Amino acid sequence: MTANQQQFYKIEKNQVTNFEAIVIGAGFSGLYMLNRLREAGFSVRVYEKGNGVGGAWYWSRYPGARCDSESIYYNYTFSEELYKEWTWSSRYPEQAEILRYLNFVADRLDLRQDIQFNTEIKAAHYDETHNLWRIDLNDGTCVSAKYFITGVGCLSVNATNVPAIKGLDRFEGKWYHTGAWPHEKIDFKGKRVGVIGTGSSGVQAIPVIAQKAEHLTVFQRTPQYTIPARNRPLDLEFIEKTKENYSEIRRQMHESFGGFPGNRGDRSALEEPPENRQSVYEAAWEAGGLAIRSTYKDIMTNEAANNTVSDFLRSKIREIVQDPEVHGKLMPTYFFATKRPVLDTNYFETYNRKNVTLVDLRKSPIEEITPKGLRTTEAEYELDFLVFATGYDGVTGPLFKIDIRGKDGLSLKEKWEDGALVKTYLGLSTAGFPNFFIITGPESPSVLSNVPVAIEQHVEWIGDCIQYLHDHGVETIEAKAEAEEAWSKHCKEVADSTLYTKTDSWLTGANIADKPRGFPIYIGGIGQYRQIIDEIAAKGYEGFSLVTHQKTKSYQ
Ligand code: NA7
Repeated sequence: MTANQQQFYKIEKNQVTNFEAIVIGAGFSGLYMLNRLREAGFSVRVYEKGNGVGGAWYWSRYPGARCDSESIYYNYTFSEELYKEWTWSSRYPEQAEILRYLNFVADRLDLRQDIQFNTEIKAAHYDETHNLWRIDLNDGTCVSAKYFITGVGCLSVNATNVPAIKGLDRFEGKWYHTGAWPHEKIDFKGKRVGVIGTGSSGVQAIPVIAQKAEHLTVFQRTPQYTIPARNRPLDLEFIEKTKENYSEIRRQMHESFGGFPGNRGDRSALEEPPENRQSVYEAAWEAGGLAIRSTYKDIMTNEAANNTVSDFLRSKIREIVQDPEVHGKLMPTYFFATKRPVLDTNYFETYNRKNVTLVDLRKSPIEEITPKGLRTTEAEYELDFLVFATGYDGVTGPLFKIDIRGKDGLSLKEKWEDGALVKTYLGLSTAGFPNFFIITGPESPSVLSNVPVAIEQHVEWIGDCIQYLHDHGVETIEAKAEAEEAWSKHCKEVADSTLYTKTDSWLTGANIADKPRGFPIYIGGIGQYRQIIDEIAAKGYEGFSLVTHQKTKSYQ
């Protein structure tokens, strides 16, 4: 089936309402989870809000949208055949190519027959009497499953952050959010465009929009470090070599710290003579990409070490941006890479264009959106289009959009927000929610690693776990409260030993008003994490309660 046909495709098995597993989302997570469980013989249904596969890559179609993991590592590695059949065109894949890749996977593995598109899961409640999850869909249907698995990702179209700025409803121009971009082409030619936000999305979109727009005004709250992506077409020889080395590349990705081959440097930035360090940073800058973050072992843990690279990156901004007043406004002050690091193509160069204005919102905050544009405390800017590159309510946001309730009607949102923040066991499950699994959940490596690797780890672990439960006649698996307490404490200790928690970011929840602060990511490294979760499985799922002879009434 082709991507075009898929929109006319309708699941025919509508009469089936009870499955062994229900999965939310047909992105990287949901597609692999479906394949894994189906191959093992379980009945699975995936529900997907969009009209096609792709998850975040289905929705984030903004100009310049591109992945900041290198393409050859931004794919599934579970199947050698699949890996070798697909060929990426450039070093960093653009959104449309990733979407094509995921459509290729869905076709190749014949996944669509078990995915119901254009369908949202509104609520998922655990029914203790019958030991199943009752799931309400947006069309009013109720379905059920023994296992409920979320593949909603950490950044979702359901949890975009559109700041509550007074007057948006009166704006006479058009406005868009980068994470929920329209499918039709937006023509910026001859338009006065405003972009709010300079995270990954803003940094990618700004240079592209600037080339088209009559005038672009960038509204910046926090100046950003960004590294040149130095994107380029991949040559055939390189691709062939990569495919030949499939097994070794896969091994390295899965055993590494960040999900890419290669680990962090083993020397301290502070022990290096300054001229050597400068050469190392220059070489990393010239090579482009995120490798600069890993040049020394202490960049993410030691303030003085981080300052060496932060100073280097600030000097690059001064070199590139000609107007001293503008480069002054662009100077970041936080510890490099403690916000999710960003790659760019001509981002700082864009501020040398005559049709681009930079507004520093720290000096002149936004007062309101007016019918004609946007007013800060200093001026009003007339706009035809306003782009919100303002990010997401990340990590927990996508989960909280669904009314998920475990035992005794306990809501996930209440448990994690009104209690003492997020608590999970291994980022995969949470006490009080039996037979519930979260792919790339809070307190797992997720967004601070190469995400497809994090997803593969979880899908494989969950798939093996469900097989084990089936083989051993286990009715329910549930994280023990004390195991979850210990895991959350461990995650916090690891995070507190780094600089990440010293910076406000969407990782800490600081971008969303009234969101409790925390740091719900495990940053001990993806290889280390895999060892931990595999050992726990090998010990018969230590830290979980497994109930084998529960008296469950069968569900009719
Ligand atoms: P990000 O990284 O959360 O960036 C959002 C940007 O929007 C960031 O510069 C924010 O400034 C800014 N922002 C957010 N709210 C406001 C308001 N109210 N006023 C002004 N500016 C605001 O989201 P992205 O979509 O760029 O990237 C998300 C992830 O996608 C990224 O980390 C990668 O994993 C891929 P702030 O820094 O909060 O001051």
